[in-house]
Amino acid sequence: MAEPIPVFEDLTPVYGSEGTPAAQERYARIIEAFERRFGAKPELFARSPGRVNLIGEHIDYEGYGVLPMAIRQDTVVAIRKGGNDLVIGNLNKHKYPDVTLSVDPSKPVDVANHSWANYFHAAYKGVFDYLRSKGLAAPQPVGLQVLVEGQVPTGSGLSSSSALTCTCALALLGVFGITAQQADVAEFTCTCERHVGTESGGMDQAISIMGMPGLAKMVEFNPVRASDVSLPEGATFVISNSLTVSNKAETAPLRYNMRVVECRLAAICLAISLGHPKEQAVQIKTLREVEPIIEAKFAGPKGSVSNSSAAAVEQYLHEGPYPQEEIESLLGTPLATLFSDNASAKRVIPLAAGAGGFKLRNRARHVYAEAARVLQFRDVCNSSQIGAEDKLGKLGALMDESQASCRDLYECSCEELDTLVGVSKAAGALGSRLTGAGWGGCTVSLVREAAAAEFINQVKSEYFSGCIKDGKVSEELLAECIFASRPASGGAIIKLKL
Ligand code: ADP
Ligand code: NG1
Ligand code: MG
Repeated sequence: MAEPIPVFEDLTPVYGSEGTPAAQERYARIIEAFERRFGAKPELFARSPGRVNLIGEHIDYEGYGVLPMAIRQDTVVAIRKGGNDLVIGNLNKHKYPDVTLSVDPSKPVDVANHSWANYFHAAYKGVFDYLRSKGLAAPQPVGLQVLVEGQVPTGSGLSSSSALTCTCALALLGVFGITAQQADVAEFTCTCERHVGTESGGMDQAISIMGMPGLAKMVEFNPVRASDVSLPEGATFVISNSLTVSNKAETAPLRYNMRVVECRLAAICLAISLGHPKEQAVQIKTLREVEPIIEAKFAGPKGSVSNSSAAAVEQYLHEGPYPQEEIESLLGTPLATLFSDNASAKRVIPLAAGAGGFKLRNRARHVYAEAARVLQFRDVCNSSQIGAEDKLGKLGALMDESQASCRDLYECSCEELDTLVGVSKAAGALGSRLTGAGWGGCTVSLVREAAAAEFINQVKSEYFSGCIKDGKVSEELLAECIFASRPASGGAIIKLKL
């Protein structure tokens, strides 16, 4: 069902009556800083939250559904028309200094020089591209004054980048007076975040825009849509920050984008090995697109897609890395030609040699199995047949399997995440796994509600006391490193009467 971006005139619909007093103080601080910086009050605000992904890692860009929920921590943008340029400031101006950009939306985002304001720039271009794609009139570019304040921990797998991209897009829609549907905004913010340099799959933007209080969401793609998933009773999801920062845009060529490329190559090689014509196979973008080809060859009972896929991967993709030359001879096409329309993917090619080649088999094994786990997780959550206790056991086991697969097959965990997962399991988590892209950032653990306080204390003493000693975090900031999280609401435009 089409849902427009909500526009609110006060903070309660977003933050609830409990959270509103603190939100009022926060917005008052933003207004004051805005006036100090730009000499006038903002015209309006936008906000969009971070997210925690409960299961379904690194499969959104392969076309498969994922299961995240929006979190309470969000990013707020205050905006007004004024001046001749786009001036973007941040309340945390020491870390994120002011940036001035041209109002010309055709100017490219400077990917080579990563700046925090690239996310605003990406959103700005995204709004104009979206209007053009819909055949809608674009606004006359005018100077804008923008101030950002974010509470989503950055580089932690809770998607501060998409919270920032989405809230900037909403603020721009608001200030230009454009009404838009949630699904359209989820779609174009995914595309536009790619201007920053990661080959983003769409999960983060979709849940940041479509999140709902009290509900996790099954997010599916092409076209993007979100359906409700009820969370199990008697348990809670605890987020813990490994305190190893993982900045995706800066590390994209060797990590995130490398995986996107490996999956595409796995899909094409698999299709060719299954007898699909080469000239058609090189058009394939995702492992999901190979499913019908697998099904045609491995016709099994309906619903056994993941088994057939696993069998096909086992049979047709070999263990160990594929050198570039091996793939090129299989495809009959140079990789530079295959990725000629995608600069981010092209940058990955020379780096693969340093990593010994492309690991097609393990990446594909992860993707197909993880996609099946998401469906099982959703079905267990929504089942009225499975008892509460049984549900927790099944969900925990799926989360543990996901973590093992991310660690061993997808190689997107890291030592600190593995330690934190181990500590969390020992402290009683029913399941525990990295969340988001990985290589650092946060874990999410399923914990019995009644045991959550004790769980948090134990993880604090087993994991975080060491971090305090190493100077990675202070005692005062510990509460921000480990906390239970409930599903929160998605993005909104906020027009306060000032
Ligand atoms: P994640 O999305 O997991 O937090 P990313 O590496 O994708 O990690 O994005 C983190 C980057 O997003 C930061 O390094 C910064 O450039 C930008 N960012 C996110 N939130 C803010 C904010 N509130 N203010 C400035 N920059 C931000
Ligand atoms: P984070 O950790 O927020 O950068 C990234 C991608 C998602 C998804 C996950 C892995 C972006 C904006 N986000 O999340 O699309 O692929 O990794 O599941 O690129
Ligand atoms: Mg991100």
